Amino acid sequence: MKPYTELLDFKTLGDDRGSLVALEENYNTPFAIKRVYYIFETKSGVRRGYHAHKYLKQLAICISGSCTFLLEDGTTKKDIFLDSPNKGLLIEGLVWREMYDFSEDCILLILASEHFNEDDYIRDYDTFLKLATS
Ligand code: T46
Repeated sequence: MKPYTELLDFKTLGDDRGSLVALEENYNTPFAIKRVYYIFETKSGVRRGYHAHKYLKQLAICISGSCTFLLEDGTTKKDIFLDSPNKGLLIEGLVWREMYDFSEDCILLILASEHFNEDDYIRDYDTFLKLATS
C-alpha cells in the first residue's frame, strides 16, 4: 500500500443547540472501521507515536483541544495541526508518525481499519527508512 495522507473536512450538522458530525463507514470515512480508540490526558510536553504501520488505515480526529502530527513518508516530512472536530487526518500505508503539542483538553479519536496487531507496527526508525526508500 502506498503511503498516503490527506486532511478531510467533515460536514458539520447543527442548529441553535450546537453542532454534530456523523461519521459513516465508507461514506465519509474511506474504509471499513474495525476499531476505535482515543488518546486523552496526554501529559504536557509528551511526544507519542514514533512508529509507522505496514497496512493499517487510520483517521485521526481531534474532537477536543488540539495536537500536531509529524508525518514522514521516507522522503518528505510535514506537520499537521489538528484543532477541529470536523477535520480528519487520513493516514494510509507506510507513514512514520509522531504526535506532539497536545493541549491539556486534547481528545484524539482514531478510527482504524484493522484490529490491534503489534506485528503491523514498525517502531524502529531505521527499519522504516529502509522499507520506505527501497
Ligand atoms: C497510532 C497512533 C496515532 C492496544 O492494546 N490496543 C490499541 O488499539 C492501541 C492503539 C494500543 N494498544 C496498546 C499498545 C501499547 O502497549 O496501548 C499501548 C499504547 O500504544 P502506543 O504506544 O502504540 O500509543 P501511541 O500513542 O504511540 O500510538 C497510537 C497507536 O498505537 C498507533 O497505531 O497510529 O496512536
